[in-house]
Amino acid sequence: MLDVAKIRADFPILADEAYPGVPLVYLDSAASSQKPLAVIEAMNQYYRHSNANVHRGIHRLSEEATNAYEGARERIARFINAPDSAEVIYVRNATEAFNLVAATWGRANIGPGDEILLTEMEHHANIVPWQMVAQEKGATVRYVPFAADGTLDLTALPQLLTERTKIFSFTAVSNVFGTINPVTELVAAAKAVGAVTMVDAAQSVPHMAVDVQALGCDFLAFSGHKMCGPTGIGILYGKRHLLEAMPPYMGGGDMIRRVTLEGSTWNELPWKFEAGTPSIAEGVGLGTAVDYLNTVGMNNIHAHEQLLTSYALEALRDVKGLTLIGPPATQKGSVATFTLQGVHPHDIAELLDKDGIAIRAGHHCAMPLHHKLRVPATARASFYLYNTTQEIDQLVQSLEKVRKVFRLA
Ligand code: C6P
Repeated sequence: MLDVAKIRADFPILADEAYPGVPLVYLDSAASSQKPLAVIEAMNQYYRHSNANVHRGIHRLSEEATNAYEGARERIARFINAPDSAEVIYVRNATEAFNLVAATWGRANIGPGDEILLTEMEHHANIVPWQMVAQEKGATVRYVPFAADGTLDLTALPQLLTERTKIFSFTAVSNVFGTINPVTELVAAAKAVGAVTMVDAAQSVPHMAVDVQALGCDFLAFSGHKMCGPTGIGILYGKRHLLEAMPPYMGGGDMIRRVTLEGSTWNELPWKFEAGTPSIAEGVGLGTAVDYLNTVGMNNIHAHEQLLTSYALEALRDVKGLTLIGPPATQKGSVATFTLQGVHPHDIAELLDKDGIAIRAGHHCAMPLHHKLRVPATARASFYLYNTTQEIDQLVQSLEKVRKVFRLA
């Protein structure tokens, strides 16, 4: 059991009011989480006392900055149980990780007639970069369908996953349905046909223990800002032999071994993929976020979120005209996505905001998913380690107010 009151005290923003006299109820962590004081302070301390460029200087500050930045990488690698921190590439966010793999591994390995397999529940970050490389190379993108309950229809997998499939890239947890997909099983199925695998862990790494060796995936992507860390930093994990064989993504400083007027050679991993001065303070911040999550315990966080999600789904069921989207609480991460008959999700979010409640409304960067559901948008409340059942009660009360404003019977 988490001591949520103690955890809340770690997050300064949660003590703020949304509007004068209206406390903040933050139910939008799937979009971006709040940051604990430890992370804010680590970045503050870095800028106050250790700021310099990394990997370049011989002076004390540069060494200190390099140690802080590279030390964070080591801890992030341990957090996902990567065998080697050289397989942990700093990127800006999960989106950049997909673009990097599609543009480098994809361009080098995908050709005419090849297939890229995704699922219908992917975030645009795991669709668009593959469509771009498919178009360039004359390859085809195929999709594993989802069933009415928001789980993947795996009966379709044997027809879709074939020797033509070069890569199977799929989300571990859907940001709309919340569905927790059977990652190990999907990776094994892809391996059986010789396909490479990439896991979108943007909604799993912040919420549950993730072990890349146990999953067996080739690539895995996530963002720092959804896991108590800062914006501007994310991770691409990749198996060494694949990363070694890939051409670099961007060219410039830090990613080279030698440059002559005739040509260049590349630095070793992970720096081959990290051109230019990186997001140093953000790397330090993400390292501290990982320390913070470890202290609370990922299993404790997951258990707390499961309680919140089942509580929320139960409570929301009583709101007349509300339709929940996605599987039951036991099969999903910490989101409650819904529509309310007769009210556009944007109007719901706007009215909830007047009560200080922050949720997300829209297509959540998953337009194909919404298209298949035949709804333009949904409303989504999402929960993290600092949320409480009282906040969910407030959400439900506020939704009842929305029904009154719209004079729903
Ligand atoms: N989803 C949401 O509100 P970036 O923007 O690169 O940090 O993360 C992209 C991304 C990739 N995959 C999944 C499953 C995601 O949920 C996200 C981000 C946010 O659902 C913002 S659109």
